[in-house]
Amino acid sequence: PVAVQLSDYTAYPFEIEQVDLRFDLHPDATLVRADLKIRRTGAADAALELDGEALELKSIAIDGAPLPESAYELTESGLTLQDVPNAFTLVTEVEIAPSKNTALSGLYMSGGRFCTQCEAIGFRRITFYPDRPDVMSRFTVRMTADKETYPILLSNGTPGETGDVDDGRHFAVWDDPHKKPAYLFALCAGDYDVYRDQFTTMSGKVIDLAVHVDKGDADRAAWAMDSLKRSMKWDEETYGREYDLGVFNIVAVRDFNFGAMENKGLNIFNSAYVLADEASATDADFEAIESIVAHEYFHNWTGNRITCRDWFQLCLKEGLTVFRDQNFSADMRSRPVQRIKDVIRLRARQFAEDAGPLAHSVRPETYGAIDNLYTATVYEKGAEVIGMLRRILGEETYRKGMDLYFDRHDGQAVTIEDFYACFEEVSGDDFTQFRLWYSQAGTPEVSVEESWNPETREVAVTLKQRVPATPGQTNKKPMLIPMEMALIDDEGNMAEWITLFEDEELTLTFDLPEGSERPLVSINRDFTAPIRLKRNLDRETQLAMIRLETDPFNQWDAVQALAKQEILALSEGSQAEPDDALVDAIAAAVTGASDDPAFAALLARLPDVNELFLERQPADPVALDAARKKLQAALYGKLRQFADSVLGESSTQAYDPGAEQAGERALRTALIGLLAASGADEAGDRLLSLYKAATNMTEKLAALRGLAGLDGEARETALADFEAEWTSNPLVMDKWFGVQAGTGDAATIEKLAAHSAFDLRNPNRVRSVAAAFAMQNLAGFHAPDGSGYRVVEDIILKADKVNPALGARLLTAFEQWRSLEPKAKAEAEACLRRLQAADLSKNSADIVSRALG
Ligand code: B3K
Ligand code: ZN
Repeated sequence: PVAVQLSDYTAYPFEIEQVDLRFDLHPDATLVRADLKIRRTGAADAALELDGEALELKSIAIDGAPLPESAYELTESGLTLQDVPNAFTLVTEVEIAPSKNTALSGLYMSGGRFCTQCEAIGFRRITFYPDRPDVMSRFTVRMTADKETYPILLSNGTPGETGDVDDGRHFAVWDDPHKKPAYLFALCAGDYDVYRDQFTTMSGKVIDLAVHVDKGDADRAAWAMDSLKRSMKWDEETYGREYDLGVFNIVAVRDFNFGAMENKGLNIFNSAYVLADEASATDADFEAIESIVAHEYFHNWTGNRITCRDWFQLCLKEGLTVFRDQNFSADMRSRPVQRIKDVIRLRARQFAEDAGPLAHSVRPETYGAIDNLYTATVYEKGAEVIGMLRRILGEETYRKGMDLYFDRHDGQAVTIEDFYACFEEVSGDDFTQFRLWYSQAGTPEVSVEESWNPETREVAVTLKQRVPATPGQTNKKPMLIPMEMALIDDEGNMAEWITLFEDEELTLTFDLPEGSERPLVSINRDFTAPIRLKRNLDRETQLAMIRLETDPFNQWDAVQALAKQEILALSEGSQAEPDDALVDAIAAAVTGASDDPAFAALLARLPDVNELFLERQPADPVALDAARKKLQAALYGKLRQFADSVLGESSTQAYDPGAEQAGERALRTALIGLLAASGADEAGDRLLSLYKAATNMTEKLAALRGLAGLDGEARETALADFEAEWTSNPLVMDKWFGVQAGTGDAATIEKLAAHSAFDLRNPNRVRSVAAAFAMQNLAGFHAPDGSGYRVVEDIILKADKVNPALGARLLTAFEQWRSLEPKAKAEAEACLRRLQAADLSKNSADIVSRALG
């Protein structure tokens, strides 16, 4: 496949002034008529090129005159017309088959209803069109469908005329007054239950809000609606952004390739990120719904009103919008807890990506398959870069720059350079070096050396930075790394500042007043920059840091650093048992934080195997997993009484998904996790009774997960009970599959994949087995005999045939293969070679060839 290059960008030589779409909806054969009002803006001899894929052309005419076949060239990927007039109307009619669309891109059926997914390049599977984000146009849509089966007809913008036509069919017209790129087009048709509400904007406009769900699910849409209203308010208060249409619709669909989609005025969601109640959803689900509803809503300004010139600029909308949703969540909950969770995710997913063969910069300069560019680097690292920008500028100047961006570029498709020009203008700063964050891949490593002279009371801190080589980038320049720092003594902060570290090396010195003791140096507080800090601190200083750090992130990270070292030592056999003093210190940190249970829960959570992969290579996931469990068991030993008392109290309050109660449940579930790893004789029985007593899904699932990792009767009892209770709720059944895949081995996966409820056409279900295993159960997936790879390979080969985006996403689990211990590494490579020889989709072939690259 030919790679697309950023440097090849050229503007489209025509403007599409108006798009009128007519859909005659039938599952097997939908007729789509597109009237495009076109005007030439480029070279007089430029041909009109339209993208089109899997479309059956029925008719084509210019200004009412049908075109002979000689007037156009039709290929697998589109339609080219030479010699078109300077201004004209093109009318095409095509037939498509939504019921056969299992790729879930374009117009497809889910649960017997019509829905669409067009980002990035799905619109070309609906009609012939310049399917690129810099072509923005006004759309109207008219849909006709069977009235009984599809009583609700939705599209972007504002609803217009409706009525009945022949044969029990009806129609609806929608008009979107805002210019948009085709990837934001959406259409939904079906029979839904609707949860309605209203929001009054800051200028007093009343917006009709509606969440459309499967029949019988309306009550479970309340939290999504509540999250939407809070998001609308937050964007007004924080960024001064008001909603711009009279209606805002959300539709939940069961078969969806990712979380959700920000289509203008009609967001389409994976039902997993809409539906929640106490009995069926965990606190993590409630949190994810809150943040994804916010994310998609925030795209209305950062993505829709201002979009990307080309897909290389994806982080322009995604990194920025993730940054916005993270801050929304921080404001809704606890800022330090949110920051820690964001960093856990960043380290586990993005640092791994940055360190492997799929590494790419936040704004890549080339791609093979656009679907594969929706990565942790573009999203999560993209968000970190905006966070650094804001810290450098300060809140106020950042907001001024954002205001200028909204003002200057509203209605346009722009680049990262356009975005930064706004901040350069309001601040007078030059962001040239800072923008290396967009072009240089790899996680910068900053090593720290410290000295203390007791005579002169001088502290010296020397920082050195290095950006590791990544595919296609061997020589890197020093980055501009902002880091918040402090000097700390046992009274608290002696000094706080922000360092802008821009050279390869920097030494900071401080002369402390007479009588001062050696201070602790606190670096990269609140994880200011997404870097890996290399610091050789002795045990005593590390323990002091846990006690004295005034930055909650760094305090938590000090515990993490110690736990990581301990797990590594245990896994390598250089130490047989966990060090008692260290386990004591962790336990003391946990109990000491019990007035902030959400924070205590994070302290009790030891680093996952995927966070340890980067620490020492080659990595041995089986040994790391065993070592981690050993440390968990030791920690449980210290916390036994505390755990008994915390788990012994049952809450009498009515359930509330908000931060306060969720924090208490987080601590309980963390302790349930430790109990499960403890190896204690009574663990099975205790977990089973916790399972039975749990009144909410958060604690029920924690107990079930614990049981799933044990052998014996209690495990079988709980799994059978859970399945019987929830067999008709697909989202909960995904959890049932997920806990087993997350704790089992290849044989477990084989059994799950043979279960009658396993369904290759449903991405959530496939992920609940294959991704839960390959991405969260690394000891199982990377089994040295290759059994984990073979069972996942089997699923991927089948899934890829049905849905290439899904197949490719699962394949990214192999990205760390080069860092593995020799046995697993050889098996992983053999598996990738078999996959390379198989008949894979273009998306999957792109991942495999880069992974082997
Ligand atoms: N913009 C969509 C992602 C589309 C993925 C296409 N392969 C959801 C989001 O980031 O909000
Ligand atoms: Zn997004």
